[in-house]
Amino acid sequence: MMVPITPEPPRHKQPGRSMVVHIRRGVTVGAVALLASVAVLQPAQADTETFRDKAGDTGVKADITTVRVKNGANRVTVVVRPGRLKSGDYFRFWLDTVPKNRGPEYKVEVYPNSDGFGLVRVGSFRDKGKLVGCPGLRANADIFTPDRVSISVPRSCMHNPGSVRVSVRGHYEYRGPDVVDWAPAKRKFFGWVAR
Ligand SMILES: [Ca+2]
Ligand SMILES: [Ca+2]
Repeated sequence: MMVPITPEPPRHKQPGRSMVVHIRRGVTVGAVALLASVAVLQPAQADTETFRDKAGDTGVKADITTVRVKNGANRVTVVVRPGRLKSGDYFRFWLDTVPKNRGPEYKVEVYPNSDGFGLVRVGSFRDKGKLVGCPGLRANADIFTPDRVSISVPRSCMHNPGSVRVSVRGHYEYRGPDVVDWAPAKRKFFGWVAR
């Protein structure tokens, strides 16, 4: 089945510090495009860090290698290099926004070329959690640009956190057992990214 094509915003900020997200409506299917057309002013003081997950740890192409976290003035953006991206794969992003509480506070689950994602308030990694209204939430996972998967969460949806840290679980559909790659490791976070 054909699915909508949803290109991601330019990976690298332009010197002008403005980022424009374009929408291209793809073919058929009732699925709504993941990204709304929007221009976001990139604050100069945004703190961005790129973390590495071990490459080759899955033994197959499905393999998270980097996770870039941008703790911006208006949004927290996470961009993953997933190794591959196919229909049937999915990604869970956990965000830790309250250092005092060890676990994550939020989760976003992203399926390729689907608008079935939302911001979920959780008490732990295992918590199913509760959906939080967040109209500005964006996610991008496009099987036609399989080199990255990303989420962009307005700070306002998460009580305007200070430092944040993330954990990502890639779930890849394979014949036989599916492949799972946790970044950086099972129920572990990368380092804090200051705001
Ligand atoms: Ca990996
Ligand atoms: Ca926490």
